Amino acid sequence: MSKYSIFSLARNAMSHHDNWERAWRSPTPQKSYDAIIVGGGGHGLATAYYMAKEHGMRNIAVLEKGWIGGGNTGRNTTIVRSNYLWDEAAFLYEKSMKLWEGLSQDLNYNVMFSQRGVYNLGHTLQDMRDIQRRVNANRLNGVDGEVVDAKELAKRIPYLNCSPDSRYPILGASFQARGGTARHDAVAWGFARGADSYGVDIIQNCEVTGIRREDGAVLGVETSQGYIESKKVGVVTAGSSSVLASMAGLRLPLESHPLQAFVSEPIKPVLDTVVMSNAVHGYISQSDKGDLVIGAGIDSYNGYGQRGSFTTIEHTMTAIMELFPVFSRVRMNRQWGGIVDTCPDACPIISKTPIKGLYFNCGWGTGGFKATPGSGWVFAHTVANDEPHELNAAFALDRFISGALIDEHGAAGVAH
Ligand code: FAD
Ligand code: PYC
Repeated sequence: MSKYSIFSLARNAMSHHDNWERAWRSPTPQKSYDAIIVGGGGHGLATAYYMAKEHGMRNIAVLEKGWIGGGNTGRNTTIVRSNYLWDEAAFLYEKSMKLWEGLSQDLNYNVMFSQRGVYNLGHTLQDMRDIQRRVNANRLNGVDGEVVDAKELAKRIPYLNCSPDSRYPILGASFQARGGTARHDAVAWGFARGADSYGVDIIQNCEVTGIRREDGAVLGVETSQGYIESKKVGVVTAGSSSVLASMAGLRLPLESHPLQAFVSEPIKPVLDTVVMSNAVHGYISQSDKGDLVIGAGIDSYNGYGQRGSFTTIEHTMTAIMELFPVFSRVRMNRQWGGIVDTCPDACPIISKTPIKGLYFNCGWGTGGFKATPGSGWVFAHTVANDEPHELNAAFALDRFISGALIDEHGAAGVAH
């Protein structure tokens, strides 16, 4: 650290934040923009950032009904990996992984991307066959992966219960060394700051309440801060995507479900990687602060309440106890829910729509945080050029008509 930054750190620490520069402006909306992005989560902000940076667009607004990152971006458990089975998904998530690998430098903002590795456990022979198949497919696609047996796992993760006498014995795992975690809200802030520096207007507390159309084309959006014109509107609203679609008279193949997350009291460093299990249905990592960060499956009912049920809480804790009995006396500090938009094939929709100038990026369900930079990258291309990028062409809405689904239920993580 240079002398200058030590002094400025000390000065800022003593200043009670006086005279701190805002990381992004708080503009009043203009009457009209070249493009509007609805939703100020990581994906919406990344989209605006890459539209400005890669496609030279400047007159863009991001409209967020609450505060940026207040949706699933700020509520997720931050697992990043790219070990998806099918080519289309593997290429998309791997593009994202490559962007993650240079993101802090690109944004000049520390998103705390930590490649501590991700294990996906297998508990049955069929799990292990699926793991082997997925790792083979990953390697053929240039995605790193390794199959690890139970003996090796016990060495690498000392507190993991690898006893053959456990209820669901662990037989092995896939391991992606380049996977890991990132700091969720820093991702939103970094993209917001980056987009703002190109002149993008980020407008918070601005709810979109209607989508105005004429002759099959978008004209603009009604908002809680008035009508705003634009011939291009990209919607990136995760769990609220069906609500936005219905404003344009569209019906998307999505269901909205609560997904819960849990963090414990901080404890000393005990877990330096990410462990996920589809079969016992839970996953866990440890944050840099020391909290255990835990999650499991969606609450099975549809809803928009960012809470979740006690049944799922109990189920999640049972799964974690099965994997790590040593954590039985750790106290849980906090719990919350986000609303995830699940798609029938566990893959996103990144697509033009039958309405000219209206685009949707949704359906990321339980697994879109890892895709934040890649999703923004391809959606920026789609909105700017009115054509999909080659990496998202397969994720268009018409796959639900043609039947060309990309079934990623096996690799979608524990929760989808
Ligand atoms: P969001 O961050 O939800 O942003 C959408 C924004 O749209 C919100 O800020 C919302 O306020 C805004 N909005 C909605 N309606 C309107 C409107 N009418 N007008 C204006 N704005 C509107 N993924 C992983 O890859 N790894 C994980 O470990 C992981 N864990 C998860 C754990 C939990 C508990 C949850 C809930 C999700 C998890 N996910 C994970 C999924 C991941 O969080 C999401 O897929 C991803 O963050 C979606 O980003 P987004 O920007 O599309 O959505
Ligand atoms: O997609 O890897 C994932 C994930 C982990 C937790 C929730 N989703």
